[in-house]
Amino acid sequence: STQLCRDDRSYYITTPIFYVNASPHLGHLYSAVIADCLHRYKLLQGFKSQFATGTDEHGLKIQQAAEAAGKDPLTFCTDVSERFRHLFSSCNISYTDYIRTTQQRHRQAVEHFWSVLWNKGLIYKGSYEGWYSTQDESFLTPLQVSDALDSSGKEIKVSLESGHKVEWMKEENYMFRLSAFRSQLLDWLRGNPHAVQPERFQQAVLQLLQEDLPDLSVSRQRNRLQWGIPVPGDPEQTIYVWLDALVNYLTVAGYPHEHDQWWRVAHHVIGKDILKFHAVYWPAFLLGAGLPLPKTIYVHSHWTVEGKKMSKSVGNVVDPLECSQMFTTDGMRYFLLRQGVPDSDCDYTDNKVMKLLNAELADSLGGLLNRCTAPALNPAQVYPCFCPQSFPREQGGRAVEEDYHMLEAVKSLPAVVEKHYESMHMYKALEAISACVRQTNGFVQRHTPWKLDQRDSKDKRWQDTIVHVSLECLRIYGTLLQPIIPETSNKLLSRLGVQPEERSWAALNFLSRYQGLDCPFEGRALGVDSGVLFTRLGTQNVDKE
Ligand code: ME8
Repeated sequence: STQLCRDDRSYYITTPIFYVNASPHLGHLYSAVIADCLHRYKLLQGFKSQFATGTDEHGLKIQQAAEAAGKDPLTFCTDVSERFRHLFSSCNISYTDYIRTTQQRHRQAVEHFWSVLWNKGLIYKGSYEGWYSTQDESFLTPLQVSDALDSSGKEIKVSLESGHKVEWMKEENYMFRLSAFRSQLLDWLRGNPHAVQPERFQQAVLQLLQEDLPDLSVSRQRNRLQWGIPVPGDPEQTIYVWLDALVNYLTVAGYPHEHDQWWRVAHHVIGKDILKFHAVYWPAFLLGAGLPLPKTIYVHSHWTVEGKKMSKSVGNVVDPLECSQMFTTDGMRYFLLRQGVPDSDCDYTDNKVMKLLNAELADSLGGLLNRCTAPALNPAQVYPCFCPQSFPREQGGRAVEEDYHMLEAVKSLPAVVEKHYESMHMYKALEAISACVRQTNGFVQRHTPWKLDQRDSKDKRWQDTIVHVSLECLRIYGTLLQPIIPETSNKLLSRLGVQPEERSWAALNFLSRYQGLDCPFEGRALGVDSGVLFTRLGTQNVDKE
């Protein structure tokens, strides 16, 4: 049906909305870069894609941060929200919607969502007594709490998972019947083994569901929390910030108005710290409200510095704007996605960034482009004609076994990359691309086309073949890398003379694109030379401080 058809080609990807209690750091940029990569990839595949990010501005934590800064909460939120937006824009994060939970459209969505749950009898007035972590804005059971000492040696209780301090609270408030959803949640996960990715996080959620699943407090007394959305019909209570925050994904989709087109194809990127909220509370709320569940929850691990999770409270944050000034925006994007392994934490150092970028972008990829476009080898500045007859072994061609391996690898590369992008394993996609780039460099190196005699017609034909094949490899790499390093890919493809409308997934067509009738005998013109593809970084880049 046309309905199916439309939905098939729609895609909606989100990042968490970030708390505005502190400035953005590298971890926030990481989530945004992953989501941006998925968004750009889907666009290249011909999808209509919507990509949302933004800021989470309500709750006790923000209220306290604004107080500490001596600012009125909205002014405070606006300032920090703008810092996130600025970071994302300067890093080419191509979001299509930037949501702030203080916006009117969001308030309307939350009020509506609350009323739906209320009308279905899923929210009741009760009294909550238990542990609360303001830093995590999270309720914890006794088993999730342990003893610790604070900096002054005082005995305190902390969350086992985050290490943040918890306090005992006792209040009248509204409760959500979370306990009623355990079996539906289990069914959902069992029926959708890829709902939470990577696999180990799906297992972690199943584990969570084995434990006690008590009803959830979804409001706070107004005298404790003013900075939030009041409970509809009861201004003495403020809606719990996580219920408020999660609904942002619906707000962007258009809820409570027409939201089906986007909501049916929603995918969330999150850090592992907020897995419980996204894979237990959120689906339970949605089931309660009778709405479809997200298609995928992509979970990534954390960036650490000297083994410690990067966070404001530890004071070890890496400033992503400073990094992208040192290493370029594309450089940081490439590093984060090449080194970031979703399944496990990764340690950040400037030195690692420099080494990786020099090896893979400057030397390997940039070097390959230089070789194939050097005027000595390619005086006409063209994609020369491809002579397939230079390749078949049986006709005494000069190609060797490894060349055929390289061709096979590049031919199957788009499918490999596609598979890894789809499962958020960008590092595996980049590993595969990087291996192919090495193979192509090996191919050129092996045949030393610059040594061939251009006046000898056989030699000339073989040389043209080598150059054509290498340029074709570069075109494939440039196309596949667009979601990761958009500026560098654009530079590469422009240098190859690949027009904007020839850069989609459907246009890949390795080795067949520029041969045959479309290809005049003189070859197809390259684009203008706009300089080095990726400038080598030296110690001067990191020694600025
Ligand atoms: O939790 N490494 O906001 P938040 C990698 N407002 N990613 C990291 C990271 C690190 N060291 N630190 C943070 C909230 N992140 C809520 C979310 S969503 C409805 C509400 C990333 O500002 C990662 O995506 O604490 C993590 O989940 C998120 O920032 C937490 O951001």
